[in-house]
Amino acid sequence: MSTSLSRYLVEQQRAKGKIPPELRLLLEVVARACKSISHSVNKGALGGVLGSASTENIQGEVQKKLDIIANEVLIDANEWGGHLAAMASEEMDSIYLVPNRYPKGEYLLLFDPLDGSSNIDVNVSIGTIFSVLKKPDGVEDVSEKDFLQSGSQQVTAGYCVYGPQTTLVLTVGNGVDMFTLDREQGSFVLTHEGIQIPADTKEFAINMSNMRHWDDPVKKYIDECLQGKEGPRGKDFNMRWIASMVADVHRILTRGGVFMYPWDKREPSKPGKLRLMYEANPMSWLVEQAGGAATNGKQRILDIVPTQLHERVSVILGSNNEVERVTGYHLKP
Ligand code: P6P
Repeated sequence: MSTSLSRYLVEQQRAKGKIPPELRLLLEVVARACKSISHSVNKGALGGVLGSASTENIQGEVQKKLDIIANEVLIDANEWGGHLAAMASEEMDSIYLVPNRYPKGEYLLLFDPLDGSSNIDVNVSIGTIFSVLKKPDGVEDVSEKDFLQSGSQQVTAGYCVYGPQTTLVLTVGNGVDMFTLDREQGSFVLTHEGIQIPADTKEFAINMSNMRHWDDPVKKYIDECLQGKEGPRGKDFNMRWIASMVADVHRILTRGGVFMYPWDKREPSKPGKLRLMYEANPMSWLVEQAGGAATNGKQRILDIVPTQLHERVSVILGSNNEVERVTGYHLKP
């Protein structure tokens, strides 16, 4: 008898007490929103959803039509349920307060509604990333500063990858479990429990075109990998770069590897390209819950105390021993 997401959440709530009823509702609603986004993504050209909108987001990136659709689906699905106080999105400059016509709850939901959107028009996997924090005690009117909590404060995090399968991956702090969308039933079914990332790997993920801009520790690590079995690592490496963090992280959760989007000299004032609150934090918690590691080269990503909602961070995550090596090269140049 397969286990649906709904049954899984009830059992987690009953057995492990990690999912209070409001959080269970939140996860059910986010999963339903991801199903709806998956439906739009799968339509592609037939749904008139490809191509760019004529707008830019706070990141200065041209928004794709599906970026905006996915953002609206998540807002519409979550604002009325009474489980949230506010939301924050890569696609919105400031936080979104639950309108006064709806009851407010204890949770703050952050998301990248459609990560990897440069892949939308070329039919390559993309995904939704979400992170949940608790509203600080005693706060009535939530403001942006209430979101500025370190990743270690997350109560649940996950993503939904829209690829050959639509797969929801989540943690509530009891490890990482995966649910595959059964389109005939219209429900997510538990297909992988207790994901564990191998401590070692022969596969790295980085955008090699930026090599000349990297700092020395990253150059050293990648150069050693490229030397293969004749070099100091004594083994050959393979490379993957999907340019969709959700897809690269899903591969790493499934078979190991190391993912790197490090600081580089192109925009030296920025610590990295990826966003801390709704990309790096949820992915780092998932990776750690699966036995891997995640640092910014110098410290554990989940320990970083944010100062801005859309702040960026350098990301090195995946197989424990590889992340440890790269981080070591940063700390002991
Ligand atoms: P580049 C997608 O835009 C994203 O935020 C991540 O999903 C992905 O890992 C990265 O940027 C790709 O960046 O510079 O290789 O296009």
